[in-house]
Amino acid sequence: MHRLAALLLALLALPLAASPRIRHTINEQWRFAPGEIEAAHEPAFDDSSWQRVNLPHTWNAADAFDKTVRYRRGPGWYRKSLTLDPALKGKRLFLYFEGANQVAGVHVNGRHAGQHIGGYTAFVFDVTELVVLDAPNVIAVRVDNSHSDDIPPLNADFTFYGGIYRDVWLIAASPTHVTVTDHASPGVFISTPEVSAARAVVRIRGSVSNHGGRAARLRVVNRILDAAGVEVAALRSNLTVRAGASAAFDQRSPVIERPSLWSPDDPYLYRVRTEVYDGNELVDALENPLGFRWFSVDPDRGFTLNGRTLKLYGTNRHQDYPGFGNALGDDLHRHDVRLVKETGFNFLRLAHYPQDPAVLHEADRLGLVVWEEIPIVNIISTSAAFAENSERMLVEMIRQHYNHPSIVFWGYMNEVLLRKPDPVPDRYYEIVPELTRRLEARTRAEDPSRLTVMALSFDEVGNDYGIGDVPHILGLNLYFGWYYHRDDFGALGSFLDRVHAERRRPIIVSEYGAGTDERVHTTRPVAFDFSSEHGQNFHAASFPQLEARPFVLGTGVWNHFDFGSAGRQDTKFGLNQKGLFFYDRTPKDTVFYYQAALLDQPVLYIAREWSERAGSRPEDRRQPVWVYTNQPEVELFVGGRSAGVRKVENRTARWEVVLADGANSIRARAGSFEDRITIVYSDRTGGSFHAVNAGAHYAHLDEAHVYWEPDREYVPGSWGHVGGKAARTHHRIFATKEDPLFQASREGMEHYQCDVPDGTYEVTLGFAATAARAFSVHTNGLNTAVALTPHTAMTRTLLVEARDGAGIRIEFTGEASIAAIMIRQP
Ligand code: GCB
Ligand code: CA
Repeated sequence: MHRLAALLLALLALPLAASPRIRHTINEQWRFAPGEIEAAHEPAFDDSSWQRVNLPHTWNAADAFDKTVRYRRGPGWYRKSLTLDPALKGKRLFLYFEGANQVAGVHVNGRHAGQHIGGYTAFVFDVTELVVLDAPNVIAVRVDNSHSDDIPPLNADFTFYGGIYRDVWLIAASPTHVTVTDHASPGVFISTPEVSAARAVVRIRGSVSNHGGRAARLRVVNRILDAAGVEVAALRSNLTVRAGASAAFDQRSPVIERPSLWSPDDPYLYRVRTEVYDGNELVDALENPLGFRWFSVDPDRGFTLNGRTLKLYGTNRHQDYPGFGNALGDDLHRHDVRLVKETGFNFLRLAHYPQDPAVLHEADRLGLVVWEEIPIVNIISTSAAFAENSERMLVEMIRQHYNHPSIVFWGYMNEVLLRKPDPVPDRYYEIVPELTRRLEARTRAEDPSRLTVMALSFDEVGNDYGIGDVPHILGLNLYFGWYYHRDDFGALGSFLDRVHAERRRPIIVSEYGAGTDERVHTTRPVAFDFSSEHGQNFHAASFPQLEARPFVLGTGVWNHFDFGSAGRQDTKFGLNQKGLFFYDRTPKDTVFYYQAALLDQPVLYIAREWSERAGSRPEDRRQPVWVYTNQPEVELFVGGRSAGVRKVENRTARWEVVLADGANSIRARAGSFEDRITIVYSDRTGGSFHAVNAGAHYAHLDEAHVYWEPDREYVPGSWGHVGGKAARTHHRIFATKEDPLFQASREGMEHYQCDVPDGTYEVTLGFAATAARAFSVHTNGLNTAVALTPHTAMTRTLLVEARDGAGIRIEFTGEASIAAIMIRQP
């Protein structure tokens, strides 16, 4: 539109009348009690002893991380007293839940308002006939997160936290209003049947419900407003709605010339304001987002947005956070989306379920292309109810989030053949493809404008009973250098080439990632040591292979954030540690590799997860330091002295530097950009303090900042083992937080020798073993018996004397195993 015309229109535009629809949260002052509670839905029930909570809330924020118990899956009750404004008389009243996991039964004043199945989509109940305006109302909600064979997800690598874990709203609308109860959707569905840089046509469908006592002759006006609020088109239709019925409208806009397009680089948003008039009276109004964009996929050339190739580089997100479980406020949701965008990504997969409305709004606003999916993960049930619940969830997801321009892909299955039911039901491998085709057909019928996708794992490709060819796009979850081909990061690219050649389908790498722990460090990283260094190598080796293949239309790191997966046993119990960010949203160093790869602005970042180190031999002072940058070369300074200029390869520059005892200031410089960190090094050479992570090739930094050096063979003048072999488990270790220290042990050694000066020493021995063991340890004449229970940390501190220059000698008899040794002078 012409500038001046736009300005005039803006001046002429009457201020938009306030909507008669009232919408506010009712998150406050709930009471909660766990378990099955008789009569808890009855208004007179006494809940005064229940916990006071605000929503969002889950009852699993703590127990999902408890090593000793299973997190509670079962019922829980919420109650709230709700006093309504008498001015709401004559309005239609609804309770709108953004999500409760996973079955919710809602009661108002003792009467059943409705039940909803499925933990990740919104639901709404009309409670007009159940409430009173002249006295407080009692709302009681029974939520149950028990396993159900009829409800996806049946099994998945994330925690199924129970509770009303998203916002709850009261909606008060006029008797005639845009339909609220169609799958808790906005009741308005916006699409762009024609769209190009030159022109666009908007189609707006929806329905209006009439709860009044007479037929209503209504006018539905949809105003398309640009980002400045200027009206660019208004669509009008007249509608007659019988009393107690709904009627549909379906409008097409005139041509909108040269629409501003939505893209990750420039996420221009229009709004559609829907107004319903009864005569001259505005009876309802609401707004929805609108973005103009078009897209396509090609098996060879990848993804195009608005006519241009756009490789999608991105990540996956789960919805939980330390201390909150899944019960996050909108600000935390938005913060997460911002962290995705700031990493340089343009793509976000909401795995493995529909997420909070705040997430979608933020993705629209910041410009992220979104894949959203329903939680069919790993396995299905063959029951009719399972299929029906799945399909209903799919419809809810699509209708609820239909208007978000960020959404491009709808998914409905993740690695669905990964697990086999036991016993395998009759026709299982026919029923899975049947369900696939049913969900595919429903997705395309609900929303022909988007692309469909599913994710298969490495093992499923080639054994997928054809399901991978059903959606538009084949998603691949790939863990080369982690679960398989552990020493061969390069196998990723050749595998992709093969799948591309064989399947000839558009391919997206929906997952790739490796678990890390900031406490674990090594110069010899290997898969599954959880070292920060292996994680960094994994990404630096994988990403260029994905970049180099134009047929890979997009990529998704697994995961953007470490996330709760109760029962998972890596090095932090209950967490999946494959995030680019730690669970508390501290960035891992790898984030800056991606920033260097993807951002236009200068990035110069010294890797700093490993900024406390120690060594007990002179050669240990030589230490690696590396920098992630998008600058061509970098100079590094250690304690003010140049360590040399390095050319940057694959966004990385590396040095071996010599560290001094104590704080070392490290500075990187590229042109006018600088970064500084401090690495604290404790040189233990010849000293009387030692800490050894026995049986481990990696160092562990514990909570007290003790740096447990990797184990080594004894050489005179130092410490080390004589004989034996390393053993490792990933099982959680009870009675400690320092799992990486106790998961590795040395077994069957003759002894450890530590050459320390004469004197009195405290020797702390740490043990843990996978099976019960009894043995004895002789330390400089002190004999002590050890009896271990499986997977349980035990430490014992001994006071011993070192004499005659013989140091400390720790000898073992029997089925010995040792995980940690600390030697210090008291
Ligand atoms: C996958 C799954 C995801 C898991 C991930 C992992 O393939 O889709 O849910 O969390 O692997 O970390 O094993
Ligand atoms: Ca919310």
